[in-house]
Order: sequence, then structure tokens, then C-alpha cells
Amino acid sequence: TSRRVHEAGPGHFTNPVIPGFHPDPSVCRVGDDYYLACSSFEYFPGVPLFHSRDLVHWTQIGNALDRPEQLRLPASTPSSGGIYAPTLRHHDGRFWLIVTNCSEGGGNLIVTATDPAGPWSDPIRAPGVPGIDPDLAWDEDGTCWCTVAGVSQVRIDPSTGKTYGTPRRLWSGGPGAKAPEAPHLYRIGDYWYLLIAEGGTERGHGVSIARGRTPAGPFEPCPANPILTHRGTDHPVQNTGHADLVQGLDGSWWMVLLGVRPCGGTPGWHVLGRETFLAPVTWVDDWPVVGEVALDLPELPWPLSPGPVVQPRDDFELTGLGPSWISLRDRPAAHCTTEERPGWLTLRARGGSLDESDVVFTGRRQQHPSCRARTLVDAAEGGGGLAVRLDERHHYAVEVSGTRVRVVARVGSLRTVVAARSVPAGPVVLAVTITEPPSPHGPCTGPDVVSLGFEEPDGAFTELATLDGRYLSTEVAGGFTGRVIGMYAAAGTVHFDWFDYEPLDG
Ligand code: 6LW
Repeated sequence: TSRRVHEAGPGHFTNPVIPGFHPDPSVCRVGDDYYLACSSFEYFPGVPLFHSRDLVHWTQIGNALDRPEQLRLPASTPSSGGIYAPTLRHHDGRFWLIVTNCSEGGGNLIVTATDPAGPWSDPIRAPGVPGIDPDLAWDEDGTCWCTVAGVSQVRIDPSTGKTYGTPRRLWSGGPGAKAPEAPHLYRIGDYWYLLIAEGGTERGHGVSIARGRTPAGPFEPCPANPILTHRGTDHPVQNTGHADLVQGLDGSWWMVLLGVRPCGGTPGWHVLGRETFLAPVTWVDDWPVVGEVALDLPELPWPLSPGPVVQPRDDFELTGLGPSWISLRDRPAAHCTTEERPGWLTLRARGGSLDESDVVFTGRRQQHPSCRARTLVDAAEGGGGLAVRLDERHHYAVEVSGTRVRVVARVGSLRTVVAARSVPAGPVVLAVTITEPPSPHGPCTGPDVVSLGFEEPDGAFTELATLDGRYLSTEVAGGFTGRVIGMYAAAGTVHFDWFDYEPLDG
């Protein structure tokens, strides 16, 4: 079987462990609890945080940057700008998270928390940190080292953000490989290990490691580098890199990493962004050896611990939104609220359509190759709908304005209304079904198919358009994110009574 709905059977589990656009994972363990953080780019809140007790079932418990005082992404933040590559660590009774805000007026910042579910502190700015992908590591005498892409390092006081001395270049990775980045530094046994990604986050991506006797080096590269790469293979998981290591309570070692699942031959298209995968690690001659990044992984050395079952429907009965909802750039209450009309999510447009950076859009990551999303929309006072979004220039949407429903497609510089139909006055269910072609005997032949339409009052689905999913892929659009399915307002005020998202068997 090529790919399947993310699901753990007895004794086995399935990669990716966190499906959908969840790149640059950083992980730490406290007792028998694991915590993991990812990048979030142009979306608010920033830096999703997950909890697990078995490394394979992850439940989102919050976001590190979930207050406007912590994160204000200006309207100038491009898609794939914003928040990059956190490092999450536990030290001295607190969680520390360092991350880069790549948007205007941003920079490196540190937040801390005693409970990773929050609240997280206001950010401490660290302007002396000389690059992206910052890491924090403490040595035996409490000195903290901040290591960044490049790969260089500076001493830092993480409680003030102040850096000391001139940044020093540590290592550039393997000869000729581009983009040495995503460093993480660890004390393991007698050595300090410097783990990095190299080759760029696309098909050439890989993970390499070096070791030294002090946190500042000198570092000796591992003779087996890269210790992980799928470059030049036809493995169903590609672009593997940007990794972090963690040791289980039982002493076993694991790597979390990003990877993509392309569909449709060479080069293929991946549409869910870079996802978080897990691989086992063993040690030979004091070097880590990474096991296969398999879609079906072997048995774990501990019992599985599934988190709470996620219901397909959010009926917006609660005040505020759950942690997996993300809005484009910001979420001011005047434009996105569950309080104006209780039991509904109200979005108020501020001018732009999905092609503009000021569109009011709130959605969730597409996490399954095949899935369905539906929402009940009241657009009597405005216009908006349900969109599958990659960025401003790549999205498909079914939208309603008054009694007119239409499907709009934007691919690069082309924008077109694909279909339109009149519907009876009153709220209408808009629906999108995404289907990956069945490929029972091998790799997915792709591309996927995006069907958009609405439901008649009797519940029957009327399809307005079937669109080729490849144009909403990273291979076409570029960038660092993946698809997000969500609700938007392009004009006036639009109310959403509920939103369903359910995986379909691929
Ligand atoms: C990130 C870099 C990378 O900062 O992509 O895959 C960049 N690795 O390390 C954005 O995620």
C-alpha cells in the first residue's frame, strides 16, 4: 500500500506522526511526557505545541505565541515569511523556546513557560543572535550557547537575550552541500554533538552530525554523513531533514524530522507541506545511526498512548477558538469572533479577497491526502466561503454572496470564476472534497482532485467544479507551508455555524 489515513493499529504506528504542514519539529522530554514545537510562518497564533506520551500520538496543547502582544505579523509579511524554526528545551524547571520572526521588525526571540500548554511569557528579544534556526544548549557550568544556521554560535543569557562575544563559525557541513542550517547541540555521553540539516529543504535535504569535546568545538564530522537523506531515492517520503533528537525514558533514542509525501511520479507534487516524521536511532561507535523513516513503523518499546479522539465538527459553541485554528497574519476580535453571534464564528472582511494579504481567513491544516470539509455559511450581509489555500497566488474556493454561489480558482497569475449557481436565500452548506487517486499497488500516481460545491436543502451535494490539485502544491507554488482549509470573508460580514473536517480513506 502506498499511503493511508493516519492511524495506529495494534503494535504499529504510522508516519507522519504529525501530518499536515508541521515543519521544523523540535522535541524535548520531561519525565514520561514529550513536547514538540513547529514553525507557523504567516499564520497566527504562532508555533504550535504538541504533547505525547508515546512519541507517535501527538495532541496539540496550545501555541507558544498566542497573544497579539507576543506576535504581530505586519500586513507586509509574505506567505512563508513570519515564524521560522523553533527550538524547544526544558532547563532549570522551565520550558525555553527560541524562534525567529522573519517579518519586518522581527528577529530572534525567546519565550518561557512552566506549563507548555501556556501561558508563555512575553518575548525576550535577542538581537545579537546572528541568524535563523536558533538553538539553545546549556553546559555543565550553566553557560548557554546559541547556535544558528550557517553554522555559527554565540554565548547568550537566555533570560535577557543578551549575547556575549563575537559569533564564531563552527562548521559548514559536508563538502559542497548548500544551506547548513537547523543546528541542535547536545551533550550525550562523553561528547557534544552538533546535528544539522544540509542540502536545502527540498529534494536534496539531509541530516549530518559532528562531535567534539566542548560545546564550542572543535567538531569532527561523522564519517557516515549524511546520517539521513532520501535524496536520489524513490522512497515515498522525500525531503527528509531538519531533525531533532530525543531519548525515551527507557534509554532508547529517536529522531523527529520533517519530510514530504509527493504524489505522482517524478518530480511529483506534495500538497500537505512538510510534515513531522519519527525514526528510531541506535548508536554505533558513539555515532547515531538513523533507522528507516517508514510509513509503517515497527513496534514501540512501550504501550501506545492515544490522545483524546478529535471530533470532526467544531460547532463554535465555545468562546474563542481551539489551538488548531490558524488565521492569516492576525486575529483581531473585530474581524474574527465567536462572541458576536453565539454558536457561530463571525468573520468581518477588511477589504481584501484571498488574493490580498489583508483577507480575513481562519482555517486548519489539511492533514490527510483525502478529506472532506464542510461549513454552514450565512452570507446575507456579505460574501465569503470555504477555501483550500496554499498562498495568495494559489487557492481554490467555493464562496457565497447573498444567493449566488461560485467557485473561484487562482493559480499563479491566472484567476477565474469556474462556475456559478443561484441558491435559495438563507444559510448554505459549502463543501470541498479532496481525493487522492487510489493506487493500491504502488506509489501514489497523483495528482489529487479537489471537488467544490454546495449542499441542496435536502442534503444532496451539487458539485460545481473538479480541479486538479497539483496547482496547489509546493512544487508549483514554492514556499515553506502546506495547504490550509478554511473560512474567509471577502466582503461585509459572514457567519459560520459549524465547520466539519474528516479524513477519507485514500
Ligand atoms: C528553516 C530551515 C528550513 O528555517 O526551512 O527545512 C526553513 N529547513 O531550517 C523554513 O522552515
